[in-house]
Amino acid sequence: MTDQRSDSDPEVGEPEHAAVGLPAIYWSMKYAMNEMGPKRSLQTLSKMNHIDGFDCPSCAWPDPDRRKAAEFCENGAKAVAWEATRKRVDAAFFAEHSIADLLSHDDHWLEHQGRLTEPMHLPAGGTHYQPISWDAAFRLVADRMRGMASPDRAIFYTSGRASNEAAFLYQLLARRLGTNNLPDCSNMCHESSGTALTQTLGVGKGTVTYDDIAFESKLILIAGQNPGTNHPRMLTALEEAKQRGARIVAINPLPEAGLVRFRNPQTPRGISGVGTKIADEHLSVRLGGDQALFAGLNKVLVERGAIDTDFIERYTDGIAVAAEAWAALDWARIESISGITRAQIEALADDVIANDRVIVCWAMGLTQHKNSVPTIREIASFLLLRGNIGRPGAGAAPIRGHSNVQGDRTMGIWEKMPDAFLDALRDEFGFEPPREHGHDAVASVRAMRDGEADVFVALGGNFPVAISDTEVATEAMTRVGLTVGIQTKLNRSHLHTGREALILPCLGRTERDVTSAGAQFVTVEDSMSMVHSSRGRLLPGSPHLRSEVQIICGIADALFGSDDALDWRAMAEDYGLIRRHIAHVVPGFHAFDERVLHPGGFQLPNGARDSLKFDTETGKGRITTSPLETLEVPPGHLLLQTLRSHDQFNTTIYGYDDRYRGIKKGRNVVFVNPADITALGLNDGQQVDLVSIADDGRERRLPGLRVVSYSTTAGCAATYYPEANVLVPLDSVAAESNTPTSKSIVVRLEPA
Ligand SMILES: Nc1nc2c(c(=O)[nH]1)N[C@H]1C(S)=C(S)[C@@H](COP(=O)(O)OP(=O)(O)OC[C@H]3O[C@@H](n4cnc5c(=O)[nH]c(N)nc54)[C@H](O)[C@@H]3O)O[C@H]1N2
Ligand SMILES: Nc1nc2c(c(=O)[nH]1)N[C@H]1C(S)=C(S)[C@@H](COP(=O)(O)OP(=O)(O)OC[C@H]3O[C@@H](n4cnc5c(=O)[nH]c(N)nc54)[C@H](O)[C@@H]3O)O[C@H]1N2
Ligand SMILES: [Mo]
Repeated sequence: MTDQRSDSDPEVGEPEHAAVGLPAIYWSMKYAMNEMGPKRSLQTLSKMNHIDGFDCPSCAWPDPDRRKAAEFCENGAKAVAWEATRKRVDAAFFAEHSIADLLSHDDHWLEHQGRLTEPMHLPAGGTHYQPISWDAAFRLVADRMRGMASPDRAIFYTSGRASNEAAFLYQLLARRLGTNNLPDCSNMCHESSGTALTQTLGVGKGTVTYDDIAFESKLILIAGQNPGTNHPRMLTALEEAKQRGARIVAINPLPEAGLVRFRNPQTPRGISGVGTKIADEHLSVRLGGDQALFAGLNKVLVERGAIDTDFIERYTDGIAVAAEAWAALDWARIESISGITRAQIEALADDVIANDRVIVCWAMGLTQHKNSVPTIREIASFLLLRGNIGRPGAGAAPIRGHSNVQGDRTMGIWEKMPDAFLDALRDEFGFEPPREHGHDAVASVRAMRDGEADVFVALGGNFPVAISDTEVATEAMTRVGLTVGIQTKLNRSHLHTGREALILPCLGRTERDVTSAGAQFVTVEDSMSMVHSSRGRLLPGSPHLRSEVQIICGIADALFGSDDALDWRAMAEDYGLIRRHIAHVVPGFHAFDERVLHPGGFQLPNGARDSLKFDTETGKGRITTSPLETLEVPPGHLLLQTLRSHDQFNTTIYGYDDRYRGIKKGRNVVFVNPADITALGLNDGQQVDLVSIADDGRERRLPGLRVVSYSTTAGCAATYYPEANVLVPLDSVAAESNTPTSKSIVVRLEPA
């Protein structure tokens, strides 16, 4: 594996101009064999994403109807190998390593030690985690929660790998206790998409299916997404689209390899030939410039009269006001904010007009800016203007991150679930859920920092590392009484703890889940709103592990007592009972337990997609535009984005290579446009510190990065997440969605 890192001097080569191909098979197998050995590799990879198998724990890309023998990608294989590893972090490991010792290791080392095996307790003032029984652990959590002056002093964080069943019980636990403090990774991820789409289309999810992308679309715009690394199986759908003649336009400050060319390892052409060219066009947009780009596009469409007046008349409102605003827009301003010329935007409009089925796909490149919500509203307007909603091959496609992040939201993991959901919860369970909105991710850090939280529970994830402003966040954790981590692998969240801490290790997706009622399965929802089952086959990583469902029920049982009106103990044994409750509470889940057994599962209803019913304030699709926004970048400064390498899943660092970008054996690099390197008086290969400036006047620094001359939009640099979270001030968030602005940070580069 690529463990040999040499961070002072990562190797920098030429970026690649095609994704996947044979090297991807080589790397999948190498990771699988190293972590799992031959037998487990075959057992797991052959069942991945199969109808009777388990859902890939990596991203939320949907499964095609016609599945191939190997329905997985290199990065899915890494995710599985990482979970099904034979290495173990047991009581002896914790006896050997103190917290201080563990803190001296990096994120890769920590997770690479293996699977957590039994509950561990870090007592107040302790230097080492010590074993604790499950019952004692549950009693401890219950005891600390009962000691709180108010239920709002508890915070329940969720990462997007939790199953629907676990997520539903987790929000039930929080609300039964009396709080809506349910922050989740979505707050840092697609919150801006949910906010903007709910306002404009009346549904906070995408409106397209797998088949729309692969078989029906004529033009696909991919903005702010790097599918070659983060949703590799999407490339198969894009290849399919290309081969039947669809056009693809990439909108991205970087020329990402997966968007240039795809070598499909399942076809002869992909293995020995040149592969398929993916993007016909690449628009090198400025960071945060998509709002101006789409506003410019909308301006052209309206001015040329190239809009669907019948559709607009019947299904939308707002056109008159918006058209006036677009008319008043100044081209010089559009060009300077977007970095795209008027001629390029006019040419893109030609494409849009020539093709009646248009899809816009996007991910973090659009959601993590100050102006993300207005940007995505502008995209909704773009789609509505030409009736590209609710027809085959057209629509909005926010491509989700974690494999069940969308399902967790559907299940009620949200600090501000609507009243209709809370009413249904009340009617099903006979208690009055709290109505006051809870803390989201950023507000949770503030609450902890300000001493307003006694217990922080995490269902998965690595909160203090994933959230912005690392120093503030890690400090905030220490002000909490008890922090509880329900995870599969050791990470930094187990080291930046409250005064007291618990690790409650759980089963992963690949593992068998057998209770007294027999073998259980769980369910998940993908980016296209398909709900399906997932069952693991491997023996659990340790006999002491419990499922997420059982751990949540264990806490609830200890907290509310065995005579609680809610049937926690029964639900812990029979997940069908949980699904029956879900069927009563969550819209679209009638006969859940039966329908989920259909091969491939079922699709949740979506008013905009299915019947052009828009559940918005006015009952119409809302055509809007917002004043163009841009960040002031003082002379001598650059705008910085933080992104993922090819060798990581969020805070999980599998290795130190970023193959497609030509980086090996290190992560301490900053990608800078050659003209900026010259203008700043720097050299390619030089060591610099990145320094961010914030409204609070505090200087934040990420030291010792190698400058890499790279084809990124002028004025826009890039470096890796999560290391760069030290640079993002906690208060720097997207308007309306409160998502940290991880992709627009004003920095200067100081020679180290
Ligand atoms: N292997 C792997 N798979 C993953 C993950 C992982 O870490 N590893 N993470 C999962 C998760 S939780 C998520 S949310 C997704 C993330 O999937 P992505 O959003 O693809 O992930 P990022 O690496 O953040 O890449 C952001 C992309 O947007 C571009 N970009 C940045 N700023 C802008 C902008 O202002 N405008 C435009 N047009 N483009 C911009 C960047 O250059 C980059 O190509 O992937 C999921 N899948
Ligand atoms: N600067 C910057 N910050 C970002 C981003 C960015 O682009 N830039 N992206 C943001 C985004 S999109 C996201 S989604 C967040 C991610 O934030 P999180 O979801 O909090 O982080 P992950 O790294 O995905 O969590 C990894 C941990 O999950 C645990 N885990 C893995 N599988 C399971 C399982 O099956 N069950 C349980 N219970 N635990 C499991 C493992 O212990 C592992 O260490 O980070 C955000 N932060
Ligand atoms: Mo995400």
